[in-house]
Amino acid sequence: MSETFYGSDFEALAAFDPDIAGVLTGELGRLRGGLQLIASENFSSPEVLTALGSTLSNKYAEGYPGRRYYGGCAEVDVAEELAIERCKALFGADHANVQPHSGASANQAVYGAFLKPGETILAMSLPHGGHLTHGTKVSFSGKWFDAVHYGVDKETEDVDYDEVERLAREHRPKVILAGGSAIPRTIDFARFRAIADEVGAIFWVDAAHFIGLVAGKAIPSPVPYADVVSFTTHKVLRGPRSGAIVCTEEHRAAIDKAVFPMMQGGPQMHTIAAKAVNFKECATPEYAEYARQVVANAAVLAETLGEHGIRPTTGGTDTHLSLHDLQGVLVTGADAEARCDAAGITLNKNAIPFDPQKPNIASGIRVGTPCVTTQGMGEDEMRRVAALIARAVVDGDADPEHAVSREVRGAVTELVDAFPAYPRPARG
Ligand code: DSN
Repeated sequence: MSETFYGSDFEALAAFDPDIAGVLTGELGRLRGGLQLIASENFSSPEVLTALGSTLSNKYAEGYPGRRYYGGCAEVDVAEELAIERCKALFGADHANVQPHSGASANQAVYGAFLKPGETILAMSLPHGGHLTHGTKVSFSGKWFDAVHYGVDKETEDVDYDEVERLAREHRPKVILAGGSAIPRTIDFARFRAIADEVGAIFWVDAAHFIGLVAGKAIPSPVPYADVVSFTTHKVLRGPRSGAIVCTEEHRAAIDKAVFPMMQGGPQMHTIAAKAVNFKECATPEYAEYARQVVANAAVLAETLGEHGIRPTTGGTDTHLSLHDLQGVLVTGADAEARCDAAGITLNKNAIPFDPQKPNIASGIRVGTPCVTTQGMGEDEMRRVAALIARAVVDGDADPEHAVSREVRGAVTELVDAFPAYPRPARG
């Protein structure tokens, strides 16, 4: 360990607290030992993890750079200023707030900036691919605000823009929100902007899922169209687990006041430093190539699963994720998730649009390519991965000792050994 840096000393932790050290190594072993296909996860770099494991975690720094409520903020000010400038440059945004602790915290701040309790928001419904914080009844967003929801078109299974327009005209929402957690297709931001302008609404994009593809210029950006864009930093973007917001100059003061002091107290300066590192990584040609490959891999994975009878909704994907209907193979989402888990493949059950099953059973699975692409896998490997998923889902069992679980797990081990997550230094 460098003499000038203090932190991330695993040996000291293992000596003091072998229980937690065991969890850390156990989780690393889990990541390395199986296929990680959760669309909202990724493997952040050792550089990002180093910033997270630093003494910046100690610092109280309420306020913003140069305007803090505590002394001793000179060093952390540098980190936050770098994070803000890099974020603005990466997305071509007027303003960035890098203090939200998470996607849900970022979204709370957007509500705080633009809405009073009881006012109306128009957002995508959760069962059709939205997010919990987009006005669902179990979230603050549905309890404190009047949420009206649009869904997907029954034929195309993509966002029903005509319904968005109709509901916007009928309800005159204060805010119109685009984005979700299970939308395989790129979103028509220009259409949303036109609808928002017609009814005088703020246009907000929750880009948590796809912001990394925007950073790598693999798909169109919402930034030129939206008043405000909130996002998480740990999905395709590959940064620390956290959130951020970019907005136009007009909304700078409202967003900053809503993040602090309205919704949050002390910012997590170690995480902000890690976000700065991540935004620097995302500005490189290597990251742009990564983002392009994430999309190419997702397209092949979706298509090949379809060839195995596991139908992609919307007919495929333009992004990092696809959503698959299992009704054709007569397996529920819950059973598919359990069978894959037993075979060393981590993915999640997911409701599909117009799902006849309850959400905790579901008729679908969601798969994403951020992790496997970070491992260096390409289209050939995606065909192999699709075949393994299909074998586990259709013929497998939730028992890890079942013959199919063992067979698929063996093939998964071969694949992840060839494309290791967090390769050991010995491998280069
Ligand atoms: N829980 C997250 C997801 O998996 O999509 C929502 O951002």
